[in-house]
Amino acid sequence: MNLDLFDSLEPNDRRQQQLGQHAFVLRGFAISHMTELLSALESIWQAAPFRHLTTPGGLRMSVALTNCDQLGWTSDRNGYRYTATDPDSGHPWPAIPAPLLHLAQTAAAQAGFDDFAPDACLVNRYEPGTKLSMHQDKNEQDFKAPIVSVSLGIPALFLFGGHARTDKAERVPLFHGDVVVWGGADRLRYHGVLPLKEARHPLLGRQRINFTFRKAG
Ligand code: MD3
Ligand code: FE
Repeated sequence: MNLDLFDSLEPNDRRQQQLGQHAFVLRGFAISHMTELLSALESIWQAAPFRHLTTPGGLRMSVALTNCDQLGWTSDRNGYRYTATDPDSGHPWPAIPAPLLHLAQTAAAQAGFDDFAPDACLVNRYEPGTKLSMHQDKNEQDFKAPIVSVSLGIPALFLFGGHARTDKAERVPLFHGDVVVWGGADRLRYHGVLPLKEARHPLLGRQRINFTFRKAG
């Protein structure tokens, strides 16, 4: 496996990298908001704890997840879908903390997507060894809105594929504070995350947190 790029990039590199026609990595974009982000994260998991869901095929996902905002992504033996309430508690998902919404909107605008109005915020938690298989995000009603993702904690190698599952994927390292925005022609591209390497982050320990903001409804 060639990890040269992964090893040679600095964690808080501030370059803006274009991955596709409408896909951008904003290096370190979330760093200046970190205190608010970490307290938002804590308030979310205290109200709606991380859990490992089962796929429709009966497999336990290695990523643990929770949600905030109006709609939360969930999976069980019956399929993938968005729900207004947490199936574990029966309560609405926690409201989206204002600093999180603000970050998602300013990142989208920076990448050329004005007036982004997300209604769903998925929070994924990875530990060393956790992976996310190649997939498309297509449970949303509206593919015109972009998707914004914020990475915290230990680094990951993100796989950015094409429009067919078998298209060759580019490997993009994502570090603490990086924000990625995908929309337009790149909205339905296959993507995934390679198994995380063993590492420890000073603020988050042995974990990577990814917030994914979407317009789902
Ligand atoms: C690329 N999460 O939860 S960010 C997911 O790091 C998911 O946890 C990843 O993929 C993570 O579904 C990656 C989100 C992402 C979303 C949509 C995309 C990446 C995308 C659409 C096209 C290309
Ligand atoms: Fe995805």
